[in-house]
Parts: sequence; structure tokens; C-alpha cells
Amino acid sequence: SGKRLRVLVDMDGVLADFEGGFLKKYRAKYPEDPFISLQDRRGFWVSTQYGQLRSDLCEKAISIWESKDFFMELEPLPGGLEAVREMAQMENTDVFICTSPINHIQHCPYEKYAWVEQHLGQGFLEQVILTRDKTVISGDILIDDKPDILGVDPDPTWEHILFTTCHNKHLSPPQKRLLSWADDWRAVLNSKRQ
Ligand code: DGP
Repeated sequence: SGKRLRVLVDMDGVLADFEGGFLKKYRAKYPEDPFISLQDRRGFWVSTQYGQLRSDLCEKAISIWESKDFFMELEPLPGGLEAVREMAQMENTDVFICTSPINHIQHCPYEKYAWVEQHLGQGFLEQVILTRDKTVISGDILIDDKPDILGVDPDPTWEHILFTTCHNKHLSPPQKRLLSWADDWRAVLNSKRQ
């Protein structure tokens, strides 16, 4: 029996289907414009790849996630909520949802809390961390789909576990991966216990 394990879990691309929600609303709002299928997504920044497809599509993409109800209406990714609930019940385990809100502040920060309340309950609001710099948050593990998580601390306390999603599946990253929530996340947690 060692110390408690602190697990940080990202939201977009890990618990909430940002990519699927984006594509559905982009195609509904701009039916005449080209789009990038999830299979063809490359790179973390959606607006960068849309801008490369056609320069005017960068701001059209941004308009989607800046819209009211975009973050609130994201579907949960398969198994994510169940995994987080199970982690929260595990002995000697603290789980936090660690997510970076977009800088268009009108809707996103509120809707991220509202999504957690709707899907995990009001008590889980205690576990939410909104930060633009995850390197200053301490933890044993950070489960996140972004390949490069940088900030002011060059040596964060957590080990980054890359959560596989459409835009990162072709990379050969230095990190350990979770292929999905059906993968053995319990073994990843246990490997960090002392
Ligand atoms: P996180 O997953 O916690 O690192 O948060 C990153 C957020 O940025 C998430 O809401 C997805 C969003 N995002 C994805 N692509 C782009 C983009 O091209 N531009 C901006 N501003 N945000 C993006």
C-alpha cells in the first residue's frame, strides 16, 4: 500500500467526441464545402488541416466550435464515462478531468462544466480542472490524445499516455498508448502504483 495515484483525464478526444461532433455540425452548416473525413484527419489542429484544404475553411471550421451548444452537445466516447466512474471508485485513486478550454470564452468553459454535470453528476464538478497549461498540473498519469503537451514546466510530474484518435493513429509516438477505453487502462494505472 503506497501513496494515492492521481490520474488526469483529458476531455475532448478522450471522453467527448470532439472530432465527430465537429464534422457533423460542419457538414450541416457548410453542405456545399469540402470536408476532411475522420479517416483522413492528420495533426491535432482541425483548423490547420481545413486551412490547408482551402484557405477560407480555416475560419469556417473555427466557427463550429465557437458556436453555442457545440461542447455541450458532444457525444461521450465509448467506454469513457464508465472508465472514469470506475477509476473514481478505486481505492487509493484520485481522478481529475483536465481540459483546455478554447480562448473564445462565451460558451466553452460553462459548457464543459455542464457536460460533466450532465454525464457524471454534480459531485464530479469537484474533479474538473480547466487549464491552458497542463504541465503545471501535478499527477501520476495524463491520458490525452494530443501528441505534444507543452507548457512552462519542461519536466511535468505526469507520464503522458497517448489516447488514440483519428488524428494521431498513424504516428509513432514516444509515449505509451491506450488504443481506446476497451484497451487495458487498469494495467496502465496499476503500472504506476507503488
Ligand atoms: P485539449 O484537448 O484539452 O488539449 O483541448 C484542446 C481544444 O482545442 C479542444 O477543445 C479541441 C480544440 N481544437 C481542436 N482543433 C483546434 C484548432 O484548430 N484551433 C483551436 N483553437 N482549437 C482547436
